[in-house]
Amino acid sequence: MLLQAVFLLLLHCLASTLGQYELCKSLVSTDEGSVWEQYACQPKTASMKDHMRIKVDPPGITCGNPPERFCTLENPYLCSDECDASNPDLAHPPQLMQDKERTGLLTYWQTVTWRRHPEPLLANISMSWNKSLELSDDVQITFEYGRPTIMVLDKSMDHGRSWQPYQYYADDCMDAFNMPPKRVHDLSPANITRVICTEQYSRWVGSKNDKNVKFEVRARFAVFAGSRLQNMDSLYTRMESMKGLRDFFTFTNLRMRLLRPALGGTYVQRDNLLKYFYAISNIEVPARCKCNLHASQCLLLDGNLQCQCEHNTTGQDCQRCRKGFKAKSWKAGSYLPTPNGTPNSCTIAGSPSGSKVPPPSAEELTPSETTPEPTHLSVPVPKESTHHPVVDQHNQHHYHPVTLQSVLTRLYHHKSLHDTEGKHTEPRHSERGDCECYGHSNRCSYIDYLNIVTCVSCKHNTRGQNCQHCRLGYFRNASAELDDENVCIECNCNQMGSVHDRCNGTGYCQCKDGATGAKCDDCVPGYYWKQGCYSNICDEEMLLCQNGGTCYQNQKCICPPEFKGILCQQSRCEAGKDCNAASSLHLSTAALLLCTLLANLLNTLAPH
Ligand SMILES: *[C@@H]1O[C@H](CO)[C@@H](O)[C@H](O)[C@H]1NC(C)=O
Ligand SMILES: *[C@@H]1O[C@H](CO)[C@@H](O)[C@H](O)[C@H]1NC(C)=O
Ligand SMILES: *[C@@H]1O[C@H](CO)[C@@H](O)[C@H](O)[C@H]1NC(C)=O
Ligand SMILES: *[C@@H]1O[C@H](CO)[C@@H](O)[C@H](O)[C@H]1NC(C)=O
Ligand SMILES: *[C@@H]1O[C@H](CO)[C@@H](O)[C@H](O)[C@H]1NC(C)=O
Ligand SMILES: *[C@@H]1O[C@H](CO)[C@@H](O)[C@H](O)[C@H]1NC(C)=O
Ligand SMILES: [Ca+2]
Repeated sequence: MLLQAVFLLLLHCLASTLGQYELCKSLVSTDEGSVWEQYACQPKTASMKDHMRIKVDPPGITCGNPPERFCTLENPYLCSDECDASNPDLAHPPQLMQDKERTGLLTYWQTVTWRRHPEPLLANISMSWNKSLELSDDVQITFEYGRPTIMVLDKSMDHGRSWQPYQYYADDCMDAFNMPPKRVHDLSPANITRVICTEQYSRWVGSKNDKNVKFEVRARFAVFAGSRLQNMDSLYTRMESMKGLRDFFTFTNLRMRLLRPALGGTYVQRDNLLKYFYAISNIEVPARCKCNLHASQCLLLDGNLQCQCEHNTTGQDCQRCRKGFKAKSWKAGSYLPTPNGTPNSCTIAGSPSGSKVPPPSAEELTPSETTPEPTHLSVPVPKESTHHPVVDQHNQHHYHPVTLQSVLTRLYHHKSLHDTEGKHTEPRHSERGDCECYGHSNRCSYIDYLNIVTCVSCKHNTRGQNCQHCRLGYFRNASAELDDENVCIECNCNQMGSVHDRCNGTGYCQCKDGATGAKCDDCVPGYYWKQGCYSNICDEEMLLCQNGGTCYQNQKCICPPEFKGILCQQSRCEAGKDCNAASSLHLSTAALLLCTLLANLLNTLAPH
């Protein structure tokens, strides 16, 4: 008993002191016994160079076949090095960019030299993982014998089907790419995902001084999380609220296009082309598996990385609900509210929560009176019923509220209808096209009062006489036929940011003040996201925190101990008062201590 209690406490301890989002669930004691509490979770960051598949192009770019001599930039008369693919000691194959180097032994991939000058010396290095990953620190490429004077880093998010530039590198950005040179710290929070050209990693700085070319992830994180990444909550909040931010760090493939080698700080010397080539000793890609906040583990299975999905999700990226757990549509977990986020678990179909099963409600059969109908599927109503404009869904305003009740009464009391009218009143299967439901239902009902046939229990989130409309909260999938199961797409309006869960014909939700974006999951400038958009309390421009205070997520100023007030504008130290700042115990240190104690206790108690 005691052991168990201590263990539980320890688990809880771990949950609160582990890095954020590292646990998907933990046992929590309640009055009803222990229950699992679910959290948003993500795998730890790892060195993804260990799992990358690397390919170099064009074929024959790797040196050594035939064997070749090369010189160094610093001393062009030093041409004693040799590359020979057939000799393991002198070969420089691509895998040397990702090997683990024993200390002191530098291993690198090397290309042929620029013998063919002025024809450009081009090489592509493609790295693939067959898994969506999210960068968690700087990508760092180590060049021996000088860094390229022109190169491009590309990324793909769809396994190499499409590519986009990630960053341009040149010793002269204007000259090479017609782009002004930038650095990451020229970027503001609003344009942090901009693709820039940088000159920082392409200039000649003398032989071995700086061999690295970086793609700066840390500096981009720091824009939100502070220079020492001390405020990760702020970053995670941005990840949720700022469009494209998470995607910016997401990739399945990377590609380096090497366009011109190091030149030694001068022009190409045509009499000694053997000193121009590319050589890479290491490529560091710190990243984590993208599991949509549904997994804390990512394992290598059959040579492929695979999220170990929790929350009843499945798929390589936990991007689907498990079979039988589709009561609600799938959702990624959310970093918010910090610190534990929201798991957005998939739930078992048929469970009372989130059930969306027919029978159709009055709302499904009738257009909403209050909102303009945005979800028309523009399809003509079958000829037979067009004579009856009273139920033509396109002329819904003719619909008389009194008839509604009678229609419903008749629809669901077929028997009495049958008794009194003696007509086709039972739900029936399609007959000569007068029960046309585009495959979303195979039941129709004849409403003699209106003299029409109408589909009953339209599935796939459709509604209408012929199941030709989308239910409220769904919109028409423009690329799907009317009889496609996927014809209606959930609006997925952000609950906090939107007025209601309905959207217009292209999926745009109606946003509350301050919110913006198709799903209202973004804030307009001057607003910050905290389960909805709120106008900034402080910022870096107009609403500056005073007296050395720092603006915390635009929500409040964190004031130095001597100051208070919304913008730290007020001194605490009125004349004659004690002005010593109270020192607060560092909470996480205390918690960690407690955990260590508990862990030790558990160790002592555990049977050996
Ligand atoms: C590198 O990749 C780009 C984009 O696919 C392609 O246009 C180019 O020809 C490739 N270069 C080499 C040297 O293979
Ligand atoms: C990529 O990963 C998926 C899922 O793990 C696997 O089914 C597929 O075979 C892999 N493809 C390659 C080329 O390894
Ligand atoms: C980013 O935005 C800041 C201010 O909003 C601006 O000064 C800077 O030039 C922008 N950077 C780029 C690359 O557009
Ligand atoms: C997954 O489904 C099972 C069965 O309904 C349920 O017991 C469990 O709590 C679910 N897990 C999560 C994380 O919702
Ligand atoms: C739209 O319909 C197409 C064709 O059936 C389908 O592939 C696609 O997944 C649908 N889009 C959505 C968001 O459901
Ligand atoms: C939906 O709303 C968006 C934004 O207001 C607008 O651009 C779009 O044209 C609208 N679509 C329809 C079908 O009304
Ligand atoms: Ca190496």
